[in-house]
Amino acid sequence: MSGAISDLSARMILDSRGNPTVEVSCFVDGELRGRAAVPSGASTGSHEAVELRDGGKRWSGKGVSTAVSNVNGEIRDAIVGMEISDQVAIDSRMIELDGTHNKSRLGANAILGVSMACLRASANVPLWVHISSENNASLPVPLMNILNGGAHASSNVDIQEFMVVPHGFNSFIEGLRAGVETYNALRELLIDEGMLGGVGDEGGFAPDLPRNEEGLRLVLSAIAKAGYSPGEQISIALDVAAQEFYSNGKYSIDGENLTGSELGNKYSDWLDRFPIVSIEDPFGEDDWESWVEFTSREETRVQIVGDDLYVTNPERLSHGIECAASNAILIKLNQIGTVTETINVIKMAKEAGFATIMSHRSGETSDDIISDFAVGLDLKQIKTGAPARSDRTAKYNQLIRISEQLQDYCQLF
Ligand code: 2PG
Ligand code: MG
Repeated sequence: MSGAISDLSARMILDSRGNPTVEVSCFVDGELRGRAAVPSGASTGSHEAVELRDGGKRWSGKGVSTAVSNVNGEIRDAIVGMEISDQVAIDSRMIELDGTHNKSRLGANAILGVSMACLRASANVPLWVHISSENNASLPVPLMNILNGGAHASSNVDIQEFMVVPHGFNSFIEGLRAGVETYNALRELLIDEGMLGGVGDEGGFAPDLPRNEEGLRLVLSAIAKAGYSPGEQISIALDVAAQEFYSNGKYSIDGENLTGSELGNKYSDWLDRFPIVSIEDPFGEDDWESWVEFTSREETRVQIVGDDLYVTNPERLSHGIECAASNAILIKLNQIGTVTETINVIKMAKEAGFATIMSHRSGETSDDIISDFAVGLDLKQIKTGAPARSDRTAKYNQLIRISEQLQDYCQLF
């Protein structure tokens, strides 16, 4: 639709960890047309756009009153009156106004809130239809995080995410059902083994384990217990988030201090023995050498995903493409901070033949915009946590709604 932005307003709301975050409303010709809430990471890459936090004692330092004021003041003044259908102009205006390379003046949380609210306000058809104009649309295969560790849990497990990937199904809903049944089977297994504790930030179980490999064994057993064929119907994906246990050139995992090559050999051994189809952040965010070595050896048998490595940033991605550091990228809107820049990075990755995965953050809200992005921009994969807790199921539920209008479930792996 077209029309002039007549007002913008931001407020603080709470995310799934109980931390403040920014929600923005966008008004067109006097009517509320779009609202969006910004997510927040825990294992953030150091090259991400900057999330503005107030610091101090209030809200344990995590207040967003400056970011909210930036929307209600400077950004509002610059954006009101602009044409709502020109997303590129809106995003460029904010980037220019901010004036830094990482959105640290106005805050990526302020800018992204406006960018997403404007996108919603500009759509007079379902959002996935609106953004799919030049793309095929398809329902993504979910990477469902059923066992949480690393920075998302208080357990002793180093690997951040053990995910199940229900790829051997003909429809999204059948894939989702298989993932849910595997999640339930894992709960039963953990009860049987006396290991069921709480859940982590993304709704997956979070037991202490003697070694990281035990997570692979448990997830594999859960797939079989749920009655599915591992590797054929459901496979495993990992987000190692290796930056979290990397220091002084060594990776500290399972009580050992490994070089990048030694860690790569451990993954190769796992690939020989487990049906793993995807490994995210196997190495640290600036350890390009280990990425390149591992990718050149294993790219034909596993998807290797850069998250902290690329932070949805075109310069970092272009370096990764040049040196063949991986064959896939994780896409997070708040790592780069605007809708337009996110769409450009997705295009760039696809042109290079990289697989693309739309992703949530560990701190989420009920906002489900990433589901529409995954479908409308045809990313083919989505990572949005366990099939539990409303902050995660909001995204799966939006995909269920979309699946009533679109049947095309991606066939991958
Ligand atoms: C990740 C994400 C989401 P966080 O590392 O991929 O799962 O975690 O939002 O904490 O960076
Ligand atoms: Mg990650």
